[in-house]
Amino acid sequence: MTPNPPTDDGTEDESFEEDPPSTATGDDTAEATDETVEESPDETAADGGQPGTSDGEVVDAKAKQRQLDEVREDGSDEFLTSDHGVRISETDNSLKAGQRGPTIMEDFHFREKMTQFDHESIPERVVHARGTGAYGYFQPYEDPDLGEYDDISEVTKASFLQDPAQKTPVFTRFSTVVGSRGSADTVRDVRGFAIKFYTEAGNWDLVGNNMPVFFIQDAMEFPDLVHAIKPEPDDAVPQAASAHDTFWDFASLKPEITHMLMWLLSGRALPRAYWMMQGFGVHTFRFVDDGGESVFVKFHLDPKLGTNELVWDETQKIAGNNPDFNREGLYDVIEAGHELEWEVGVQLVEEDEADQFDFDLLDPTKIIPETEVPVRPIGTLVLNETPDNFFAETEQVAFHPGNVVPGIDFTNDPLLQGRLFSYQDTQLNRFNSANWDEIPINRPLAERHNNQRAGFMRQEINTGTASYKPNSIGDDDPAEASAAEGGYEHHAEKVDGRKIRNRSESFEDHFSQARLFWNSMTDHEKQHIVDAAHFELGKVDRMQIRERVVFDLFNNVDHEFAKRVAEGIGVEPPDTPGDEIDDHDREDPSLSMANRTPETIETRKVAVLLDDGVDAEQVETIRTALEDEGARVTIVSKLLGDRTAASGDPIEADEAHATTSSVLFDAAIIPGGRDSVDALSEQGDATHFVAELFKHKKPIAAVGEGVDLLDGLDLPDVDLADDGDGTVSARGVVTTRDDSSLDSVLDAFVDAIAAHRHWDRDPKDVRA
Ligand code: HDD
Repeated sequence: MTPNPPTDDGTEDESFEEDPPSTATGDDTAEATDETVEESPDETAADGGQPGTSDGEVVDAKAKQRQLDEVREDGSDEFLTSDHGVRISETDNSLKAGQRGPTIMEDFHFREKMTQFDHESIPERVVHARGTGAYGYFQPYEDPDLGEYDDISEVTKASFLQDPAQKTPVFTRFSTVVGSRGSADTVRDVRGFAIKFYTEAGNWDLVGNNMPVFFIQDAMEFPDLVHAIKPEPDDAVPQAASAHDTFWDFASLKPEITHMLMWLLSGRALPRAYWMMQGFGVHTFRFVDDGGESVFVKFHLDPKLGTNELVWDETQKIAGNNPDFNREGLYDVIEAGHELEWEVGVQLVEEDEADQFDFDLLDPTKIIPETEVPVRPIGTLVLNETPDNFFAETEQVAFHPGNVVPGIDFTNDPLLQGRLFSYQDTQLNRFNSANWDEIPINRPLAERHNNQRAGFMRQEINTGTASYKPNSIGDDDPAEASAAEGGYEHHAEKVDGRKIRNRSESFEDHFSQARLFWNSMTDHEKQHIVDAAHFELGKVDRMQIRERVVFDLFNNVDHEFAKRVAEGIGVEPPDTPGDEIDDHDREDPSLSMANRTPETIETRKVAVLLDDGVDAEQVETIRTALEDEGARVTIVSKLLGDRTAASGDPIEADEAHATTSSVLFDAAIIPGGRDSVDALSEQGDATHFVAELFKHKKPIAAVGEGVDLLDGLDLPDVDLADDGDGTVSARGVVTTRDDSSLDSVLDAFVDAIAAHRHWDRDPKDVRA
């Protein structure tokens, strides 16, 4: 567990003690609240008509941690005991009848230890099995610009969105979708982005992804999708991959999947880090205000450190070098004190404006282009604490899109409607009990009172005789709450229709937004999609499936795109565009990751390559300059232990080539020092490290004699510095032979790292 995060002024964040935020929801609610006080149960009235937390305190950023502290257990300086509290004298030998005799049944310690072990696994999630999580908080902005609305209370009564002084605790779990619990992190896949908001009005689960659309339009298709994309049922191959016949067979027969395929084939499916990807609620939800009026809303999360991808070859190598790359990265940066931040935004659409779009807001395969409805930032999500125990917290956290609070409601999106059943059902399978909400990580901060009393593993001891309503024995408590008292009332949407099992015509356009996505990509992003399609479809054995994808799907998106894919997979390219093509040239700049790379190198990993004889002063200057910018610096050498600098000082290597690899870094720098550079130039591991960084389009810097190492590699189309001031090649290689230019080289290196990748390196990437 990390300590309280430092605030801007470097002090511990104790704001929850010094300045308890109010739970007021604005002037509008005050009147209603006053009216209801008399009729309200005591504890509700005490909190001004708003629901209260179980410990009677206001919700603040640390409220969930305080609740969890009650169940944290620490065995340091304690005796080993049985589960029932009996101290254990010996735990390595079973109780036997004679030294070489059989084990005796009465050995309760053996039985207990073994039974616990035999039962310590629970079913993995049927999708999103592989994941990792972190704690943090959500805080609303002071004056969000909501366009035509003055205040957030005009669109939603959700209490945790109102008060800019209030921080609502969250637990967020990131995941891949397809792979099993032990699969590699860096596979081509959608990433889950699920957030549990422990609000004072109960838990709200925003169970989203890092892509704003989904594969299918109706939940009824979900089992088929998942069966198709999971390992094939006969041999359970391949693991954590969509590149196989059954997925593409299904896809080729489901045109509605096309938009999602574009995202899946793009760099979005290979995020550099969990904190460098966007999050989306995907569905259109509803905000509901105090008066019961509703607007449609889409939720967005935009990472402060940019939306950045890995390159394909790199992901493959990381999967071998460090299959826990994204999981470990999240822990490492938080433990190093970084606060990971996303801007939370909403797209708002009035109900009577919903028909203005050429797509249906209820169709989860569609975005609302930001060119049509801007994203309005409303607050910030910060992740700043790691869990103590992976199983208790990250594995046992259970999300459910049906967990909503007053002010947030559902729409008739048929995918969302089906999810409302599936998540409760899947938790029953995972936990074998309806009491999964009592597990500490899932328990709300808001008070809970109802007539549920029993079931496997019931934790609460509910007192009283009456566990039914109505009752006279217990004064008919717990009481139902009116809307003014915080009672959840479903939006009174008028529904009138025949029972019918088919799909709305308004869901029929499957290609125009896929084309919008394609049009919005830069050349290198387009090339990424084409290369990904070559790999994915190249792994499909059956030619008719490849052909269907090219002709029935991609040729209806963009003719050139379809031809480029066809060329690489042995399919005869189509002569003419597909019949269903919507030949528009609209673009939405927000879709391209190239527009989402802010100028920061915070959390970036930079290797300093050195050996005996390195210039120690340069190493120190480099380290300080990069760490001041928030980067993480690692000394990499041939072996672990101390190297001896030219000055005679020791420099400790953090990693050796045997323990790390270029693919685990964002950039590298080679400091000067004749002996150091000569030694590195002779080491295959070191030269490979640099060449591979270059291949993966990562920034490289070299100083003084360090430039000789790059010279020897003969990097294509890179102008190395002559003697004199530092120069930056257009390809993200920054060098100087003049030691006195180190500072300007470091400035240029920082810019080159902030640019993330240098896409102009590979001629293939600049192909139109
Ligand atoms: Fe789902 C897990 C996201 C459609 C059924 N889903 C799950 C998780 C995420 C999503 C992030 C992991 C939660 C965690 O970390 O524990 N799912 C989505 C999104 C969808 C979506 C963004 C479309 C917009 N899901 C979807 C449908 C169904 C499901 C249509 C079924 C009808 N999803 C499940 C599930 C899971 C799940 C089987 C597996 C484990 C779990 O729920 O807790 O119920």
